[in-house]
Amino acid sequence: MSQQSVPKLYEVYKDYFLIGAAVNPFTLTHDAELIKHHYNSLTAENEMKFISVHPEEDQYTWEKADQLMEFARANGKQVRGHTLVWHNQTPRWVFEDGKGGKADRETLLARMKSHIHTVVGRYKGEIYAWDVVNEAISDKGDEHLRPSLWLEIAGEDFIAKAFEYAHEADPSALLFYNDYNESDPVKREKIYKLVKSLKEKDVPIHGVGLQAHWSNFHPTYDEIKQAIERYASLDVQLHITEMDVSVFRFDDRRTDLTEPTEEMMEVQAERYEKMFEIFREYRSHITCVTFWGVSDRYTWLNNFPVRGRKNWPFVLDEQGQPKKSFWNIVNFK
Ligand code: 9MR
Repeated sequence: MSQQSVPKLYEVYKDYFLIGAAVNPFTLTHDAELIKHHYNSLTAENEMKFISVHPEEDQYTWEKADQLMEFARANGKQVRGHTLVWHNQTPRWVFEDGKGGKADRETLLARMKSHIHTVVGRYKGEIYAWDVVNEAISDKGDEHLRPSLWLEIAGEDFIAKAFEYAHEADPSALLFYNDYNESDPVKREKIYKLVKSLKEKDVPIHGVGLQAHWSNFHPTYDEIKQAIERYASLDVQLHITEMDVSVFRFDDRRTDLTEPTEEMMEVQAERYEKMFEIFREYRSHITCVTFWGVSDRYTWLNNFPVRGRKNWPFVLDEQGQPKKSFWNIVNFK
């Protein structure tokens, strides 16, 4: 099917929410036409993370982040910023004192402030939403915050500080807390509690990002709805920030497939249909739905949880053509 005759996802959804994709230098080069055609909100998959833009204390590396911004400007795409404070992909110097020990709280917060002011400030007015703090909640049932050097050194108000610094740097940007397993009832309540406490302290937080790394098997539609309703009750915007629908169960380690089975594609199409039905139902709360990639040609799931195992988690196939999943989210009227 020629690209031009395929409906544009973002146009189909123009009365509902933005349709986004995570992009990287590879897809910006090889899937540029597909990105332009279907998506109106772009997220850098890795290129705006701490380690990418600020590898050394006195060195910022903007080339790849700027490349994305230029693509977005040239093609009239909005940009979500990802991410400012995370336990992962953050260079060691941030937490060190330069003498073999750990930095103290004041130093760490000063570094955080300077990093956030510089990165958010550089794209001020151009990045409409930032994932300010990413994945700070623990996956362990009886533990609230995830153990990290941010938490250990700065204490739990590192989260509030990050939002305050981001708001200072760009008062017009929407600021999000972003996490995965967001539909799991136990983790959901912890995320709810965190965001509620930030709101009660008048911390400038405007949204919750539901990553939505889902699969053909998980989570249930009820769990998704309950998560959306719970977060929406905090009077914040919701973004689906990193959606993909793996064809495998999380604990399925099979590696024998070179293409997806018909059954996998049928189940996935049904899952996408229902999930987007839910998103449309909650359109007054959900303002953006972003896929964590562009098409099945490239996905981070090709290396997770099994290194080198192909996955097919999106609505466009390896050639960029619509899958059954695509038609199921497009044909809803
Ligand atoms: O997709 C990203 C992958 O290329 C990186 O190797 C990985 C490093 O941890 O991060 C991936 O993106 C993550 C995102 O930034 C935060 N939520 C989970 C995503 C998938 O791991």
